[in-house]
Amino acid sequence: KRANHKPMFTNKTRCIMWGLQSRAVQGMLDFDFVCSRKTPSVAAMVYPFSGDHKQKFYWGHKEILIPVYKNMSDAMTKHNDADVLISFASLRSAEESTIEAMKYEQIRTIAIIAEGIPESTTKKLNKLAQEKNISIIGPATVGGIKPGCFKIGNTGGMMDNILSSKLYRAGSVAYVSRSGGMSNELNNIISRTTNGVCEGVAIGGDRYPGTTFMDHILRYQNDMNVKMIVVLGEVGGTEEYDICEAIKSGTITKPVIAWCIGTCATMFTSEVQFGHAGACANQASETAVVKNQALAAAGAHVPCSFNELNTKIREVYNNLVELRVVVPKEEVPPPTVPMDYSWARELGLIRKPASFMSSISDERGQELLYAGMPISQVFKDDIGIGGVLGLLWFQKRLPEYACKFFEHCLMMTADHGPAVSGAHNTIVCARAGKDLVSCLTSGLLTIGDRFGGALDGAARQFSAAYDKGLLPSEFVNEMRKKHQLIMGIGHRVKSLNNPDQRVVILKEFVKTNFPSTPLLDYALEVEKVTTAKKPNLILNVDGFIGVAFVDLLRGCGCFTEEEAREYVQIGALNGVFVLGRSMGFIGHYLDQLRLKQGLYRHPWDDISYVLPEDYSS
Ligand code: Q5B
Repeated sequence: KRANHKPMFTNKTRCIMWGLQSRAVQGMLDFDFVCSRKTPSVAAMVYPFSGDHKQKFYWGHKEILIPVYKNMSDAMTKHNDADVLISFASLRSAEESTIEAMKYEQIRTIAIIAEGIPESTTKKLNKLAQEKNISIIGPATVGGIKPGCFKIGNTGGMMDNILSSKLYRAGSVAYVSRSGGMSNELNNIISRTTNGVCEGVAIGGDRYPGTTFMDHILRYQNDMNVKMIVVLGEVGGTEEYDICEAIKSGTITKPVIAWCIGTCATMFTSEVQFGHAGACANQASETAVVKNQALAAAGAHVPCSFNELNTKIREVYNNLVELRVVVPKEEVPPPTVPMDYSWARELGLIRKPASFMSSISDERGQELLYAGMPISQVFKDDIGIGGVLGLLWFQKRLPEYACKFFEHCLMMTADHGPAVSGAHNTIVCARAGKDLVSCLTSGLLTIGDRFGGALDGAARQFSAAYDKGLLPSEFVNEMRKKHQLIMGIGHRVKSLNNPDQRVVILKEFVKTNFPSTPLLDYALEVEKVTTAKKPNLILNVDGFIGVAFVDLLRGCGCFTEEEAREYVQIGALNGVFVLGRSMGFIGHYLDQLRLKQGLYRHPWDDISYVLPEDYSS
């Protein structure tokens, strides 16, 4: 049988929480710790959408594990000392989970946090709870708190609030309010004007709360540790008249300080609905003004306004101290609860060198930023792929022709048939049954000096020669003497006789749009020298993009000389080929799968087996 004559909460009370509310659990455990509880008040969590597992929390400095169960029955069986259910179920699932919880004899109190539960559902739950002698706190509440013993979920706020309102140890004042937010204000007021809160419950803002003001006031009346009671009512409902009757009949003998908020409602000419579902006066007797008058007439201590509530509470408390009904105790400092790293950081109390630095994008705010530009702006200004590349690679909003140049390069390098090294690798890999990423990377790994990765090399070699003032022929001779190939010169299939149309198109674009092209002009002179030797020693697509890119970096006005040099040095330019050709490699991968091509094996007749001599004889 449920034993509801017991106090609702003690320093041994344990609960089961419905829902994965890690912050609320940690808040409760920190509260437990600062109250010097021996055991964590949260025994377990129930979450039907995950399997059974454990979650890690702090208990002071230590880490502890709190189990999470898929089924409520397992949580109840394994933690039969828990007599409170804190339900963070949504307004849709609160009914089902509350009804299920009520089936377990161990449960004596259920706190329902969800707002917006239909009144018919609440009435049904309240009836069931009454039959089973269960106290429901809520719905639409933050819960309640018993300093030194137990707190429901997020009640009392963060640790600095709990410490400043001395909620880690019991005082002599119990309160009941409707509003969870205002209960925090009461914690604050009571801690400043008296020896502190003994217990406080926010019954919730709905029209039909599970437990009423009177349910809690009667508990407070019977609790010898409670010496005075604070009631914070509000406009709407008639519950405050029950308090009046109880004071008049002598059922309540402890001093009651009461105030109904919402007195300003009478200043409006029409009916006013405040934030809570129940905060609306349907008749004169439900207005805050009339209820305050009735409470005062019944013998409650009613201030002139909410602003005077603290004074009234202090007066009554001081009187109780004078009468020695309350004997204030010496303050014992609570144990220190380590502050959460994130909170301490937010307060600016600590600093830590970051392990990573990043300067290109930021996803933490409301909107994703590319180099400081909100993603909505990226689309609004229609900066295109080239613009995005400018932001993410160079952190600059580059001129339109530069963005268009990038886009042209990406389009030009997107593919050059299945025979080139990278596409070949991708195809072989796809035919071996590998996944997209493996096939793509297999293709990308072939990109280097010989294939597709000569852009930076070309940029470096040509600009060094140009900057040194070498004549094109001197440059070619110097490279030959050093037995070095000129990066960006030469092609396996393209030549003077079979010009590369990609280069032709790019040349036209660059010549039309770039402010000046000194390095490209120089490279074209070099090409004249090399093609005079062999017609395939053309300025190839890598070489063209490499030198044109240098002209862009040096001439667009967005980069310093040092920046222009650094980008070539760190190998940014090859990125254009890598990015562009990724499109083609992915295409080849998809193509092979679409064509249902089986495992590739290279034919023997296409391999020259040139083994060393046979030593077997
Ligand atoms: N010779 C590209 O060679 C290739 C010379 C040279 C001076 C040179 C070669 C090379 C530099 C790297 C480069 C990017 C390997 C190429 C690309 C993307 C692609 C690919 C596609 C796509 C071709 C014959 C004679 C020899 C050599 C001399 C050759 N290159 N001299 N500087 N750069 N270039 N890579 O045809 O006297 O006979 O011994 O490494 O820019 O990858 O489509 O295929 O979009 O996918 O095999 O366009 O040029 O020529 O090595 O037989 O040489 O020319 O010294 O002279 P080849 P080799 P000699 S674009």
